[in-house]
Amino acid sequence: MPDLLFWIIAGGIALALIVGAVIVIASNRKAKAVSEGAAAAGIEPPASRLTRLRERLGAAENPFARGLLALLSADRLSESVYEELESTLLAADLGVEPTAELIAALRRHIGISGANDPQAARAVLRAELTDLGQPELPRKLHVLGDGKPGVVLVVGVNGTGKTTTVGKIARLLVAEGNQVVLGAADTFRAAAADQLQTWGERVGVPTVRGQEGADPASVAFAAVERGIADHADTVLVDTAGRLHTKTGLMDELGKVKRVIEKQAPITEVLLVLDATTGQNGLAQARVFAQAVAVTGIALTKLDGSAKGGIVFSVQRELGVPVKLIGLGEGPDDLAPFVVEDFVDALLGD
Ligand SMILES: Nc1nc2c(ncn2[C@@H]2O[C@H](COP(=O)(O)OP(=O)(O)O)[C@@H](O)[C@H]2O)c(=O)[nH]1
Ligand SMILES: [Mg+2]
Repeated sequence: MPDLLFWIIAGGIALALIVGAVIVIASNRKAKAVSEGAAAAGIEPPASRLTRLRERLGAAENPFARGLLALLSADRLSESVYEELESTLLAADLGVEPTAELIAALRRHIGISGANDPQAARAVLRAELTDLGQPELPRKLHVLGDGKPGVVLVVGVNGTGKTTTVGKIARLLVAEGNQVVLGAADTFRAAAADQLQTWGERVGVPTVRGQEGADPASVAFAAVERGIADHADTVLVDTAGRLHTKTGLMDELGKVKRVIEKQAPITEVLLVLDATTGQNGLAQARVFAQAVAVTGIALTKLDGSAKGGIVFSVQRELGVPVKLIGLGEGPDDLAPFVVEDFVDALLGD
């Protein structure tokens, strides 16, 4: 009898080991397949995107970072250095209140001695900017649905970078092994649908489009219908951003939203905002946020923008997290917004 017990236990352990090994091998294979898929498609992995984020946001290329660096390299933190920093932060559209808070914190921590200790100044800036960035906000982009495709509705003023951002997101999703359908609900100009389709063709995903001047809602409907039929993981719907009148915008986006939701819930409403437009862009964002319930912000053109402070102020203004940042016109110039990485890149270490 003890013999039998021994063999039962030994057999059980062996079976558990085999099952474990199979699971490990299978998951490695999947991870490898996904990363190989991304590599084959020539899509850049997140790690090297981070390196470029540092380059694009660093003082050499970014006026906002240059202003911060000027403070760090001053010999003495005289009144004029504080004043200069204040105007830099205001010009960067950090916002009046956050700027005052940040300057007060610097004075409190390092202002007394007058001598500039760049390490201490950098530490205070890092802590204060990180705090302003609200690192606790949830930033996951909701691209997957429950049993049906996830639907991402992309809205924003014309020229902010909606179509480009949809293309960049499609690349990321395909690289992660997802099946994607694009919906060209910007039917105002045929060129807009062509532009989206080009992005789609490059990563091998279909684009659903309509005639020029067709009802945007009908195209959005058809795109989601196609996504469901294809068992796609995600449908990305690009829209037109004509800011004709507020009621016009509300009617149009409201209709697009209702029509989509007849088939599948919208998992993310992404507002695309151009970082170079500063306060003006912020005013536009407010109008869109009133027209449709925005769940995330993609802030584009942060490369070279002197208005990088808008990352912090837009979240405060709208109460919606920045989820993605655009760092250039290239297909992989899009990064998830991580407050700590962003602040590190600005402060240059
Ligand atoms: N420098 C820079 N240019 C961008 C970025 N995102 C988009 N653009 C450019 O902005 C212009 C308008 O983009 P588009 O996607 O057509 O905007 P849409 O009208 O909102 O769809 C194009 O020339 C894009 O290449 C970015 O992050 N950085
Ligand atoms: Mg467009």
